[in-house]
Amino acid sequence: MPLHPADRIVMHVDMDCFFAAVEERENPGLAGKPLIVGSDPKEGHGRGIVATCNYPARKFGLHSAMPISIAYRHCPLGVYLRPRFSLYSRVSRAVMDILRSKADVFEPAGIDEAYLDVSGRGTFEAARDLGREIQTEIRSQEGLSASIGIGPNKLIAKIASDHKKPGGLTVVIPKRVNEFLDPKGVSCLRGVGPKTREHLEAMGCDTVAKLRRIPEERLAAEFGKFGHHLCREARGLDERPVDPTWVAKSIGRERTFEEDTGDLREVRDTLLSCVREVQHEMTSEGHWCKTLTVKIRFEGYETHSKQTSLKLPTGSLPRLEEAAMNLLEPFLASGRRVRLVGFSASHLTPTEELLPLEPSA
Ligand code: TTP
Ligand code: MG
Repeated sequence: MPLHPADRIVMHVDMDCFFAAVEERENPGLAGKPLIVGSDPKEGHGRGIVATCNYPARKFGLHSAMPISIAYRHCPLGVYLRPRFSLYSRVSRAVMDILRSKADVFEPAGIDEAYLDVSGRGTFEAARDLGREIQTEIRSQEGLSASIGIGPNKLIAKIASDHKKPGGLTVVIPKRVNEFLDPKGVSCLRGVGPKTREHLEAMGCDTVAKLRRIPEERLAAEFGKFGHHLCREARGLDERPVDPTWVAKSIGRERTFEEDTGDLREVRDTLLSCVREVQHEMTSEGHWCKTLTVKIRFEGYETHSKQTSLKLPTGSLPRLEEAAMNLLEPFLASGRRVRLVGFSASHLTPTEELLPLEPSA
């Protein structure tokens, strides 16, 4: 098997409009209709956020992280559903089992995406055949559509999986990497969020082709160490291995109240139900956490969060509930009305590595 980084073949698989696709599968009557999955949908009148939506809904300009109220304005005839996280986790596990069985090295990278090192297939043509086989298997076993990118490293594979969605299969061979990247916007690169994108655009670089023409010293002067990273990425270089020890960075839940509330008991109970859902998902995925964060948004959209780190990782519900309440209480002392509360667990570690540390939890 070729092990030199220059010889790698990496595949990235990303499910198409994952939560919405699962909902369509569960209820075939929804097929073809604009479908929006989001917190507190209330037939489009809720105050939540779009988690995802299917492609018919995207035609109306809808996208993840858009407030439901705005989505509803653009697409009043859509079907609005609340997310069912435990269902999506179950489906995700089934898809990951298929993917794991096809890879030399396997790295799940989120609920609906994974990297596969498939260098052992020997050629990009063979990897393309494997990609087709995977798409067919996910379709026949799970009734879902996936997009796949194949390239010489994780960066290119990931950009390639997004190249033709839904149902795409894009192969970028090493000598075509620059040509493939040239027309892409700079935000396809890792670490380029809206601020960096604006900064780069102000320098005249809206595409990767233009970024590649900027000398490395100039990028380093503008962005420090990150400038060197940008310079490498613009050339499609990425040596990160496919890492089988990956675990999710965090698991979180949040809820927006129907109306800003001054009912502290409602705020506490809502936070506790977020804690229960996070604890359930985390432990059923085989993880414990060390860091807990409580987020609160007051009336007027002012948002705060507070974090604590435990001495030892835990999966114990009472311990998580107690820690969450301790983080919440000082916020409530202000007496202000609350718009949203949320809880997240991070620094996740697989429980099998931890059991000897906390046997009674
Ligand atoms: P994505 O893969 O980013 O989105 P997607 O699968 O819905 O659509 P695409 O076809 O473009 O890949 O995220 C996977 C799931 O994660 C998505 O179905 C819902 C959830 N999610 C959120 O809850 N909030 C978010 O802001 C995003 C981006 C995703
Ligand atoms: Mg996806």
